[in-house]
Amino acid sequence: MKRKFYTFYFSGLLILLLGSGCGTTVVVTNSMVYNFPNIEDGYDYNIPSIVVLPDNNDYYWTFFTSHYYGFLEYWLAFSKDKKNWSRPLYTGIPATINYIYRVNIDSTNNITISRYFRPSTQSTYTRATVDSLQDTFTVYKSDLFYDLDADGLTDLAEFMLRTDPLNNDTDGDGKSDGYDQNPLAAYRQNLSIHEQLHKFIIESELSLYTSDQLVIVEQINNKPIEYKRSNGIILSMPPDSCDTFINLFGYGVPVLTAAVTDTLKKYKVSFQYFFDPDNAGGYDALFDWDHKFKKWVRKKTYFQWETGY
Ligand SMILES: [Ca+2]
Ligand SMILES: [Ca+2]
Ligand SMILES: [Ca+2]
Repeated sequence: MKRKFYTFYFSGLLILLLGSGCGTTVVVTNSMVYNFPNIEDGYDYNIPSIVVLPDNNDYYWTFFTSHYYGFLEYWLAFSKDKKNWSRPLYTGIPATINYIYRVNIDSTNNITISRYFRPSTQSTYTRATVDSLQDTFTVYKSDLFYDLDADGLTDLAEFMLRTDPLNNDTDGDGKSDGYDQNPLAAYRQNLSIHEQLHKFIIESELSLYTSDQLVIVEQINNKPIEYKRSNGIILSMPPDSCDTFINLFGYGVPVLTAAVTDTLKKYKVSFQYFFDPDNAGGYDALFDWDHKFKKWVRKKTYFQWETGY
């Protein structure tokens, strides 16, 4: 099935206009988008240094964008020599492709990113705050580093990921929040047959995604499930938390659901992915467990739909 999930390549044309003494003006293009293949590695980051600004302490700061925590947002890194960069620092500041932003490091080393120009047409849904009245975001350098529970996720990141900023292991599975691909779901043994099929469906779908953008999976029976995925974070949330997340942040993070019900002899799956009202889809299908080969087999797909095409 075709997927419209965000995939970015370093091929877009970058336009950079130098501001006159009050910062640098930047057009966010695809070439600024960088996703983090393995954030816990620590050093081996291929940080893009497309937009670099010096501060008053002889450090350089680079600005780029990523979907790694779900929405397209600004991330920063700093360097002494413009070659070796710090680990990526999350700002929580939303960005939109083709918008023009002014970035500025002021004399007190606050970093300000303000929307400078909005194109007349913008077809894609973006994080709700982008479309609010707020045009200017200031992040204090110290905020980029605050990690009260020392779990590898800053407080800014924990706000977005819905993990507990005062608990270094929100789901209690022994993996710190910053090093847990499923920070809201501990491993559970003895999944019910419905949960096993649900997990199989979700993991099959996740394997189709080329992006490592954060994905939300809606729980069945209000119980978290840990999923496997090659890269990117998965948040297991009960349905009401999914709604809360969308109400708070708006559209743009994929939400996957896979409901399982019994039929006479087989199991019926209703799978759905939802990005925004123009980018959603799913299918209903019957599955059966093949006892001989010990795997799920799709017997029939009888309803398939997609919006936005
Ligand atoms: Ca933390
Ligand atoms: Ca935490
Ligand atoms: Ca954990």
